[in-house]
Amino acid sequence: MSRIKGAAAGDLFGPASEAAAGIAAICRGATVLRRFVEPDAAALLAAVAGVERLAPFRHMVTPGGFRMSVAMTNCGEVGWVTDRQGYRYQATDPEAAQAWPAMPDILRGFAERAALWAGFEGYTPDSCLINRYERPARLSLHQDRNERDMRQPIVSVSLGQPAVFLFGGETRSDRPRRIPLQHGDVVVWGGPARLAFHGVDAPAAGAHPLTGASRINLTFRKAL
Ligand code: MD6
Ligand code: FE
Repeated sequence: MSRIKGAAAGDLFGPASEAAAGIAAICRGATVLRRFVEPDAAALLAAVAGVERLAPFRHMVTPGGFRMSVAMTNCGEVGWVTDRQGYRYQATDPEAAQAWPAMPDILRGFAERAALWAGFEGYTPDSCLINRYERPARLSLHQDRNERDMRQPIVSVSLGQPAVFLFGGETRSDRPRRIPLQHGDVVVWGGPARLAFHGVDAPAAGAHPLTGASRINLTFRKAL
């Protein structure tokens, strides 16, 4: 099977360093690109630091009143937020009462190329949620359903400390599979997997040379 509709197997779509990344199916609609961003991880993290200066990480509150253990910020036209009123995308950072920082080109470029490698043509993310996990922070099972067009995939980049991704089915009670994610791995998630329940365990103990004890995750969405 070719990666891109209309392309012959073996056709190359990215620089040689990306072609070297291992590609594996998690299930129909979900693909992991192993170490896809690793050569450029320091540049991606520098871009994240630039976003953080304008829109610091914060612990948001769920509609049920619980403080999330994962610290979050956003860049792009809109950002994902939660508070007592609910989950939604909005154009302004509620802490700063101003627009979210623009999505750095280096982030957008990797998201678009990863989507293409996974077989999704014409993907143009307008939002990037940046998650920071420090033990014991974790994300419990959920579906991503605040985006308008469920035909658009999500691209998820893992940096720093490894963590186990929990990947279930379309109902909360489906027993999730456990997928270890390493620094530089990218998961592209769409099509028949788009509404799968998923979560993330706390990152491994220890420290990564680029992020210390943290795991940083970037999830790109076409939200609007
Ligand atoms: C994380 N990711 O990996 C959290 N959602 O830290 C997500 O919740 C997620 O990775 C949808 C698609 C891919 C993801
Ligand atoms: Fe999610």
